[in-house]
Order: sequence, then C-alpha cells, then structure tokens
Amino acid sequence: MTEKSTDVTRRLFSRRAFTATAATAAVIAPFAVVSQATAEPAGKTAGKTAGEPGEVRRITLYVENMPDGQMGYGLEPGKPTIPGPLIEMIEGETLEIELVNNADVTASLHAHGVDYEATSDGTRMNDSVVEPGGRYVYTWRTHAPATRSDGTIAAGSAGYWHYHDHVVGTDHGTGGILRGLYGPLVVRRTGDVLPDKTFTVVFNDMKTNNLTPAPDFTAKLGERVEFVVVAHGNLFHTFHIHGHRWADNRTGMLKDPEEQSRIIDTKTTGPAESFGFQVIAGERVGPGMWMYHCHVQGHSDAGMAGTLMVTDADGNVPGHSMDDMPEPSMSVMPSHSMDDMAGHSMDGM
Ligand SMILES: [Cu+2]
Repeated sequence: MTEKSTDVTRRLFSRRAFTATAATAAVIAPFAVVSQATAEPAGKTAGKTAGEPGEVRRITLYVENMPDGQMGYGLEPGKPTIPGPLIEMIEGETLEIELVNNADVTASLHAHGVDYEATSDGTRMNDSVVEPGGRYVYTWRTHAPATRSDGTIAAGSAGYWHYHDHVVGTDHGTGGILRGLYGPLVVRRTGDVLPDKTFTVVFNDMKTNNLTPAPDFTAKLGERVEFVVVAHGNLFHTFHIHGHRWADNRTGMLKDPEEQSRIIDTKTTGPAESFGFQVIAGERVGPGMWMYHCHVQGHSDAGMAGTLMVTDADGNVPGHSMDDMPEPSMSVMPSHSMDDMAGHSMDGM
C-alpha cells in the first residue's frame, strides 16, 4: 500500500510538472488551433456522420477471468478488457449479442438505455444469466424519436449508455462490476457527427477503469475526441477535464449558437449514471498534457486522475520528452490487486 501510494504521488507530481511546462510553452508559442483543425482534410473533423441503421446485427461477447481476480468482456476469446469494448448502435437497429461465458462464475449482460424484453435483462430473476461454459443471446433494440398519437414526443434511444454484469457476487452484479464487467454503449442518431476517437472513463469506487492512477489517452491536435463517462460502485464523482468544455446536452455539441444548453467543464455523476460529449482536442489551447480527473478532492488526490495527451502534427507534446510521458492506454489490463479496493472484500464475489 505504501509503495502504491508513493507511486501515485510520484505520477501526480510529475504530471503537475508537465502541466506547468506545457503552460509555459503555450505562452511562448501561440497556436492557431482553429485553423489547424479546419485545415484537416474534409471528413476528418466534419462530414463524417452516423448513417442509416441496419436492421439486425449480431456480435459475440466473451466474459473471461483476468489476473488478480478481475474480469472483463471482450470481442474475442482471450482478449478481455476493462472497460469492455465500445458497442455502438444507430437508432432503429437491433443488436443480438451472444454472450459466451468463459469465466468460472455465472455472469450476465445488462444494458442501460435500449429496448429489450425481460428475457434480455441479464438478471437471475428473468433467467437471463449464463453459467460457466454456457452462451446466451441478448437482444437490444433501439428506436428513433417519434410523435405519439396523442401528439406527445417519444424520445429516441440515442445517448451515451453502458452495459454491465448483473449477477456476479450478488443479484445486482455488485461483484461483477467491482471486478471489471462493464463497458460503454453509444447509440447514435442518423446524422450525428462521428468522433475520431472514443475514450471511456469509468469511475468505479476509488478506481478509474479499475486502475490507479487513471489511464492516459492520446489524441492529435484537432481530432474530434469523444468521452464516455460512467460511474459505478458506491460513490459520486465529478468528472473534469482541463482546457476543454462541452454543452450539457445529448451530444456535448451545440446545434445552434443560440441553443441554451449550459456550457460546462465539470459534471457530477453517480452510480450507473452516464454521459458523453465530444470536444476538438486542443482547440484554442494547443497541444499539451491536459489532465482529467474526478474533482472530489480526496478522490483526485487518491489517484483518480489521468491525462489527455494532445500531440502536435509530429506526434509530440511541446515541452515534453516522449520518454517522460506515461504509456498511453485506451483499453487497459489491470495492474493492481483487488485487495487494494478500499472498503471492499472479495469474499463471496
Ligand atoms: Cu470521485
């Protein structure tokens, strides 16, 4: 524990040093970020949008044990990740997910935000869990917004959602979520602007994507970066990212300059809540080491902090040697024992 705390402190300290240097560099060398972004080839940051929905697609998702008592979902056997793979749908589509349980405990798949029969809800109550060695098909449907016969509006499925286990440890999946069985689900509306990269940040009790410190992400200046933020466990968190802001609406983007959505750079989220947004990496602020973190002070101090590294056209962050930079990670293998999880015992999970 002592060694780990020291490690976290060292990384946070060195990040502070990076940030100070980056700020200095930005003063010395101003960036024309907007023009650089718009200088990207068409289709890089504009014109790339979600198409028309297909009808039914089918994927296979594997549940597997991982080192240190953790578990993950993956699209291929032997390749589980925490968080699980990004699953994207377009409103109107149906997705059949065959869950193959290669783990040693009964597991399941429960989704937020989409339409499903009770038999696809991933609970023991509805007999939709998967024994070790078994497989089961969950069907998720989505729909576009519509006007009901009474004239009211039925919302569409589009949003930043997520999925998770609902049976490992307890009938609420408390052990599965703790061990890493969760992932992002993005339902897009036809015409939505597509990102260049999507990063998922899951605040899971005192870890981020089951890691301490939080993982680091890399993007090039001007890339359209999408964040999906999910909270799990027993705590509330406040996501914050340095140097970037978004609109507090479905996509994070304004459709019209007069739209009244609040522009924010911090958002509080509690267990099983999720939100997402897109930003242009480094827009108006340039390349640099841009910290993101939970803004509950005790949480960030305990390691719920990571970096969005925005690189210049040459792949460098001005003022930083690439040797100094933390290894970027998009999906992560856990590197810490479950014993480290504050306030939780693995007993019975
Ligand atoms: Cu927090």
